[in-house]
Amino acid sequence: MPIYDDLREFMDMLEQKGQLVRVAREVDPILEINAIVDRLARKQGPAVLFENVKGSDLPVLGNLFGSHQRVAWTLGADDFYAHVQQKIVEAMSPPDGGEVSDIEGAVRGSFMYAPVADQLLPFGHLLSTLPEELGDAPCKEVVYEGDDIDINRLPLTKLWPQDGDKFITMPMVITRDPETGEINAGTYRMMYLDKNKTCMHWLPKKHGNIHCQKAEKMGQDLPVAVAVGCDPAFQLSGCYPLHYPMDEFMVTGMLKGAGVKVVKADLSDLPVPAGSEIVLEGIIPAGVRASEGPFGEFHGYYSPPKETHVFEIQRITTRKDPIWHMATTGRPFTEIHYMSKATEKMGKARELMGTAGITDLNMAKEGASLYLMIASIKKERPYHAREIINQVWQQKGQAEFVTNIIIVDHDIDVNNLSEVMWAFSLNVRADQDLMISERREQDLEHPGLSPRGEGARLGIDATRKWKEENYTRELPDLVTMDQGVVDKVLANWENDGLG
Ligand SMILES: Cc1cc2nc3c(=O)[nH]c(=O)nc-3n(C[C@H](O)[C@H](O)[C@H](O)COP(=O)(O)O)c2cc1C
Ligand SMILES: [Mn+2]
Repeated sequence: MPIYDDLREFMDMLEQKGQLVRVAREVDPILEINAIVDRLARKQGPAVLFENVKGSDLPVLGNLFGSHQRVAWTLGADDFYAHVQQKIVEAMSPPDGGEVSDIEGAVRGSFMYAPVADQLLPFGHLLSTLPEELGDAPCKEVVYEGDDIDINRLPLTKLWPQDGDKFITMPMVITRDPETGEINAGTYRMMYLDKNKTCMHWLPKKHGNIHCQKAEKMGQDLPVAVAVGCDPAFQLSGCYPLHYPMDEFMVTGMLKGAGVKVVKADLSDLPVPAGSEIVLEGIIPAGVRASEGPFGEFHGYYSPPKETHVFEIQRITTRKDPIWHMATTGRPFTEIHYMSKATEKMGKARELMGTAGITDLNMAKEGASLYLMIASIKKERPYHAREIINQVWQQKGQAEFVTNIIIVDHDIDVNNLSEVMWAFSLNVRADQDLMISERREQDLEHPGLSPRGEGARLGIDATRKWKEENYTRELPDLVTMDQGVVDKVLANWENDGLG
């Protein structure tokens, strides 16, 4: 499978495969575009390019990541479960049984810093996937400065009726740690405030926000470059749950097997993907705040207004005839959930799989990719599932969002909810197999928890119970066919005309 250096190459491929449709009719970026994209996303329909958008010269691309298949293609893989997840697990595994923390130590900082090359030496295979810096790049073909800066000319979308305003929904927000120099890229929505101002909705623990807090403590403004319409593999990295300060540019290179092509921004030394459609450059001024929201979230409810940092845009550069890229949100499933599915085994989840005896796990899209974990285990001892639930509860980071955990046996496919519900219905005894944690701070964004984001967590042991687990008898045998008979039947299957 090929890999792609920019969005246009990827769109060409999609169009050839019938996975990109064009809409020529004039559509309104206020609600109408999202009404179309939302319907397409819900049936894993094609990506869509709106060629004629009310109030703007730019076409709008939507639903790019709205299927498992297209997410797989961004990383040059064909099969989502077999190849993409495998690729990610392999790329993030240290060679020769080393420690996960070794590779995480290496995959940090920007390629622009000498120390990184030294740290990478034990990981020689990674050197070929470092970002490649170009002298000039297509994303700088057209320049807007001073009074010419007006983001009203860009087709920002208002997705849902109660949203606070129109938003930039698919940005790659690139910043540098003002203390250590490490680079971060994340996708954080940006609400329109003025022709050169937006909110920056990076949640408190997100890496861009960490950079900003450090800059504010130092009394400094934080330089920011925002790329819209990027190399699709790099775009996907905007939602990788990487440990701080792993570098999304480098991880993207590892997964693609080729370095991301970048160019230095004009107003700062931040790298931006060379083929980006649009780059917004500017600063987050220290101490400035604005009210953001409401916004129709990835979990299906509106989030209420809150104070965020403010992005002041000082320069806009674009390709000739740029394309605007938007994301949809709302109740699962939308493209965020397909993107998150690809990366569910990164970060904490991957560690859990190594240490806790978990054989597979599903960060269920039904739980908005965060709130429901279904894990299978090869049960080794009585109450093994309970041990695992306790271990997940003790994890920090991404695992803290998991509100509900279901543990099943290893022969249940965690991604097949019919199988999971069968195990749940047949194996769970409510007086013995449910665990409820202490109340604790969990997730300020979860609409079902207290206003302080506080709640208890549910763990369900849906494994088959052993006699030692306080059951009065062994479970009867599962109903399965004799293997010799199955083999014979299969050998005759086609001849018997059974299909
Ligand atoms: C389309 C889309 C929109 C997102 N919007 C936000 C957002 O507004 N705020 C936020 O904190 N995270 C948002 N995320 C999730 C972050 O991008 C994700 O947690 C990412 O790993 C953050 O990068 P970081 O770990 O380097 O901070 C969004 C993800 C996607 C795919
Ligand atoms: Mn990061």
